[in-house]
Amino acid sequence: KIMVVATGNPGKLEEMQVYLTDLGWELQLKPDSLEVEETGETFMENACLKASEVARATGQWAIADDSGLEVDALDGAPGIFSARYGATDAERIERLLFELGNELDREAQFVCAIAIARPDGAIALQTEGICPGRIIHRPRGNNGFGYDPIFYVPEQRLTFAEMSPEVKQRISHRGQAFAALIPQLARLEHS
Ligand code: ITT
Repeated sequence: KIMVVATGNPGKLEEMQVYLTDLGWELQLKPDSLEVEETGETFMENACLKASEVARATGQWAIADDSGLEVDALDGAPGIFSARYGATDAERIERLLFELGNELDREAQFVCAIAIARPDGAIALQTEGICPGRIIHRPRGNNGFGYDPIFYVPEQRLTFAEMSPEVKQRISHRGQAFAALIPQLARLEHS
């Protein structure tokens, strides 16, 4: 049982591998040359596009994650454009903090859509997870990736980048999406 992980983002890959390792699937990396254009209008559309296209191209089961940060005061931006908001993580963070300025409403949420496609490209499973938090004024912490240093979770009193990987994985948008996915995947395998 082989599943191709349809991501080119090393931070995501590391987290996805943690959730998937105990499932008995042998994970394979998507070839670098295989890049899927994200033309969808929602996280789920893009997750399905990536999973489907990588499954068809490789003839294997494929799993894709499409995710991003929605900031209330920016009408949900950067949203599905989170990866395209700047050239590097540092630039994306700088732009987000600039756009938000001294805005008092700093509420935001991370969203993660996961899709699994069969070898013929048909979507077999889709789940979504959400994690609410707040955008702080200055980056804090060195763990994780992406917008983690400016995403503060009040319940933990920590940013994602200040949490241990285990804590982030338990509460994050990706953690929620995988928590929903794993029993469904087990059921699918037995059907
Ligand atoms: P793939 O499409 O190859 O998987 P990508 O980085 O382009 O990689 P997305 O289009 O889904 O993936 O963009 C997601 C962006 O949202 C990602 O680049 C980060 O900037 C941000 N992001 C998603 N999950 C995150 C997390 O857990 N922590 C911090 N930032 C995250």
